[in-house]
Amino acid sequence: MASTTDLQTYIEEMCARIEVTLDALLPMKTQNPGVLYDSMRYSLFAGGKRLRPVLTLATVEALGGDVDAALPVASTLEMIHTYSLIHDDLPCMDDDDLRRGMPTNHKVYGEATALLAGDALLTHAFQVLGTLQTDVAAPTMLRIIGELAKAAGAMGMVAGQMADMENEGKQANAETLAFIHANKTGALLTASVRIGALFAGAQEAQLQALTTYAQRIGLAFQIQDDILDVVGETEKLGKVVGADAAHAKSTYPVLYGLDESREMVRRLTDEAHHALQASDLAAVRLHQIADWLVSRDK
Ligand code: GRG
Repeated sequence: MASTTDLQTYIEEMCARIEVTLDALLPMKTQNPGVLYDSMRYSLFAGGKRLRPVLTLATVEALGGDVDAALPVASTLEMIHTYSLIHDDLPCMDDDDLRRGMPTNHKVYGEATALLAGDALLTHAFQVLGTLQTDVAAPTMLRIIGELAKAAGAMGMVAGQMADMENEGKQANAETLAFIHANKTGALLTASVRIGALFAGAQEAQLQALTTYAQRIGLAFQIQDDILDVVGETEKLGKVVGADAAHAKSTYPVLYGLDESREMVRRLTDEAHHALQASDLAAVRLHQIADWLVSRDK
C-alpha cells in the first residue's frame, strides 16, 4: 500500500499534468482582448491546491479509467472553482484584498474585468466539455455536463453562497449551516468525484459509494477549514478565541465548539473510509486524500 509520502509525490505529479492541461485549454493569451485572458490566467495559475481535479483523476484511477483522457474534464472543475474564488473576493461579496497571499483579481485588474474573468472561466468550462473529443459516450458526457451545472449553479454552489450571505452577521442554526456547507463547498467537491466516476464508467453502486465518500470529505474539509480559521485567529490575537468568535460568520466551531468540531471531522473521515471499503474499490489514493485533507494545517 502506498505511503503518505507517496501521496505528496502523487499530488505533485497530478498537479503538473493539470497545469499543462489548463495551459493548453487557455491558449487565448495572444487573442483580443488580452487583459481578459491575463486576468483569467492570473487566478487560474495562482497556486491553488488543485484539490477538485486531483479528486476527479484519483477517482478515474480507482475505477481503472483513462487518467490522461480525463485531464480536460478534471481541469474544468478547477476553472469553475477559480471563477467562484474571483467572484467571492469581489467588493460586493467578501471584499478581500488577498487570496493565497497575492492581490485578489479585482485588485490587479479592476472589478469589471475580474467579474468578466470569472464569467469567462465558468463558461469556458462548459465550452471545453461540450467540444471535447472523447471515447466516452455522448449520453455520459451530457450527464457529466448536467452534474457540473447542477453543482455550480442555483442548486449547488450559488445557492450555498446566497444562503451564506443571507446569514452574514448572525449565527446560523445547525440545519442552515449544513445547507451552506453542503452547497457552497460540498457540491463542487462531490461533483469532482462523481464526474470522475461517470467518466470512468462506474456502476450505480460504485457511484453511490463514491458520492457518500465525497460528501463526507467535503464536510470534513469545510469543518477543518473553520477550525484552522479559529486556531489561526487565536494565534494571531495571542489569546483563546471562544464561541463568541472573532468572525461574524457561521461556522462549526462557533456552533459546536472546537472539540466537538474536531470529533465531527474524525467521524466524517471514518465514514468516508467506510464508504470506499464497502464499495470494493482499490481506492488507495482516495483513502489517502481523505486523511490528508483533515491533517493539513493550512
Ligand atoms: C461566488 C458563486 C460564488 C461562490 C463562491 C467556494 C466559494 C463560493 C467561496 C470560497 C470562499 C471560501 C473560503 C470557501 C470555503 C471553502 C474553501 C476553503 C474554499 C477554498 O478551496 P481550496 O482550499 O482553495 O481548495 P485553493 O486555494 O487550494 O484553490
